[in-house]
Amino acid sequence: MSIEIPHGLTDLLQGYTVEVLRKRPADLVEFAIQYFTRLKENRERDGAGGGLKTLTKGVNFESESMQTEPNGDEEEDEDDDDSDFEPPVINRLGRRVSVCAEAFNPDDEEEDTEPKVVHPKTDEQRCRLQDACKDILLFKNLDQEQLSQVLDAMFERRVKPQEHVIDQGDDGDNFYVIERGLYDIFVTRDNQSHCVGRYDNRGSFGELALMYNTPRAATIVATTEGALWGLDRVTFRRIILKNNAKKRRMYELFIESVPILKSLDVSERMKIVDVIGEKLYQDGERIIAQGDKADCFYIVESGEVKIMMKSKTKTGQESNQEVEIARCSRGQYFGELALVTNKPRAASAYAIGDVKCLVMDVQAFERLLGPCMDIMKRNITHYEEQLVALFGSSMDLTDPGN
Ligand code: 1OR
Ligand code: 1OR
Repeated sequence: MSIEIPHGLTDLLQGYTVEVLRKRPADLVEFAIQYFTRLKENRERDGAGGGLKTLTKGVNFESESMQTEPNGDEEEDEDDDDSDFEPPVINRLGRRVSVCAEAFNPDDEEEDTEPKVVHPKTDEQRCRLQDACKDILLFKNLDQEQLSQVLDAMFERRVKPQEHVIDQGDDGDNFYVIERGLYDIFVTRDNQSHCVGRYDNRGSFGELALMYNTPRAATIVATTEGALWGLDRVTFRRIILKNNAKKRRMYELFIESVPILKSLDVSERMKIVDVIGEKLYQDGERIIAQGDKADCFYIVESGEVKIMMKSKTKTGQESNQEVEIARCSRGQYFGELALVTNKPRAASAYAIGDVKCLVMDVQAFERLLGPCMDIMKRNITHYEEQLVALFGSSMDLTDPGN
């Protein structure tokens, strides 16, 4: 297989490398963000024809396998050229990954004049689609107009058992929302394929390659018959990336202040912002129900959340009486325990007053919060101590065998 090196890539990386060797920064990623931001600013100051634009001219990452293709107008292509350029780094798996900086120009609020992708749907299809999309975190911050453009552009795809929906290493064509079916997630490392998780009749996948212009990071295989809704790459980038730029501005300061995320660097925190969704709850609303299967992690953005646990009788039976065991306020997290232990929710969570939470799905939790795991696990051992103090016995919070 011959690999074509995009024009300008060598010069661009050489420039960065020379600066690193000259300045010897402590944090290479942080320095890269500053370096490329400066480069982009210089380019903008010097007019769109110069600098980075010239260096990356001619790069076209749009997949040829797209199903519906309204031709992007010049403006859209320019956005893409900017955002398409990312310094590749090698991760643990020895593969190209994005550093973070999605240089989509957030201030570019120009009217879109290009044709929109529309896949006509029956009322019945539209109902199923709306139902499948109602909990999709990436869609949570979209306004009405953006959401309806996304729904218009989505198309139905039926899959059979053992069908590969996505293959690791491929270019990204579509983002997928699950209507139904089970899908295994495989990651190949050192030539060995590992099943690292599963989607069970809900959720979405395939956003990473589209967001960061990276090869597909995992293989997704249907293990049952399934139904998916696809969203083409062009529409995804036009709407979701624009919205992500807005999200980064909105949550940057708050995310910086969240204690559990302190061990992450800026680019890692921004990747969290890219995949989180904001959910609102009214006073008294149940956010988590004890005993439920878990697939999300929560950070309180505003308001207070009450954690309640069903107490146990002397004979060890669960009573219906709930006892308040903790409260979480702005910047604190909850819902990690079931994800870490792979067990049902250990307690319920209720909104006190109006509550806003930032929510992350379990796959993003596992992918992005590895560096915070030690602290979370340490805190979980504190739960166990509290549990013994409160109820006189441990409820085996962490033993997955129970
Ligand atoms: P994509 O466009 O790269 C594969 O195509 C998709 O699999 C990816 O977007 C995610 O939506 C989804 N690491 C990377 N991608 C994952 C992972 C994952 N899980 C689901 N996807 N990890 C597993 C976390 C449970 C980390 C493995 C080291
Ligand atoms: P989860 O996924 O099990 C309920 O869903 C969440 O409540 C749980 O994750 C924790 O994030 C949160 N024991 C168990 N869960 C707790 C506790 C807790 N506090 C908060 N949660 N204890 C309180 C310790 C101050 C010990 C029980 C008395």
